[in-house]
Amino acid sequence: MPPAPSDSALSPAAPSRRDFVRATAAAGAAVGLLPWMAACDRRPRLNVYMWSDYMAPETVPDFERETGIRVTVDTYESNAEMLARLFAGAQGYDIILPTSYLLPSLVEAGLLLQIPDGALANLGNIAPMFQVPSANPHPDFAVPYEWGTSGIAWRRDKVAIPPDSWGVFFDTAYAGSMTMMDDAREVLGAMLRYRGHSVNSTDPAELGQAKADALAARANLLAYISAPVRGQIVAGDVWVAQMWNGDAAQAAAESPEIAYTVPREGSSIWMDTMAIPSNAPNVVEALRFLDYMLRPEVAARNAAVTGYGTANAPGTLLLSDPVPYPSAEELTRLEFYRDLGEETQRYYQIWTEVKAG
Ligand code: SPD
Repeated sequence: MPPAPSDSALSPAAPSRRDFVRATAAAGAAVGLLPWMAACDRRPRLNVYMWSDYMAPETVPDFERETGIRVTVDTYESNAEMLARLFAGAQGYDIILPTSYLLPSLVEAGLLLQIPDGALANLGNIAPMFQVPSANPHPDFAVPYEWGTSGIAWRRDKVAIPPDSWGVFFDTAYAGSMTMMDDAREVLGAMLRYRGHSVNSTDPAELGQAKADALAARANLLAYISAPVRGQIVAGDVWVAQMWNGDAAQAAAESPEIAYTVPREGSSIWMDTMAIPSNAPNVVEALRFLDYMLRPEVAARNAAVTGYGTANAPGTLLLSDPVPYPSAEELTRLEFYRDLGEETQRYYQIWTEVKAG
């Protein structure tokens, strides 16, 4: 005789624990109790503050499933935005992703936690070339994540001659259809390279010329905008944009008309790192997340989605289409940004004046 159908198959089931929780959450939301309910959620937590579009979509959900740690991700579009929050005393972040040239200032200001020796079992996956001082000046405080270059993305269907110089931003033929990044170091760095100077120049005359050039280019720009320009160049509203290579690769995946180049005058190469703020409330969870991000398969999946190079050596081997490391010739045209200490203020001052017009 077949077994009698169970209650749950035929009749409205008695509410399960999950249904109860859902119903309570819905009721709570209705009466504005969600903040209180979140505070009562005793699951361990992790708060990540990082660049937008900089992880594979599965990275956080997989980590949450595996560890039971609940992750919140806030995003920023520039180092300046992240630093402003950090220096204003932002509380609550467990992981941040500063570009490596900022590490000396952050460490000196006591804003980062030293990573305890032996805390990261997967740290050995970082390729040694990314633990040298130019790429990571503080391996004791930060773990290399992804690296990239800054250059020019353009639309082949709109721009007749492929731009190979920062000088394209002075070309009035494209006025109103070009953007540069919303970033002092990037814009002034590009203008410095245009004149044959270092992206790390602190020479007043060179910076004065960079300011004049940035102002001349400004007249042709639609906006100062960093990664979010991706949608605009894909849509065809922007034809030429100063972009990071990975964001340009993401755009090119959506529209094959988009190409990217490092200008002949040279540009910057940079490394973003993962670090723990010294006031992080969830250090154990942060270390666990860092070690997870250091797994080759996690690093490879992130790099495949972001289009940037990964610092993870075995992770690179898993990629079917790894970002090629710049050739020796290209490296002569690429410079790592350096921390400029007090001189950074001069950049911010010029930048404020350039943006004001
Ligand atoms: N969408 C993520 C972009 C990350 C870029 N970081 C580079 C900073 C170099 N100044």
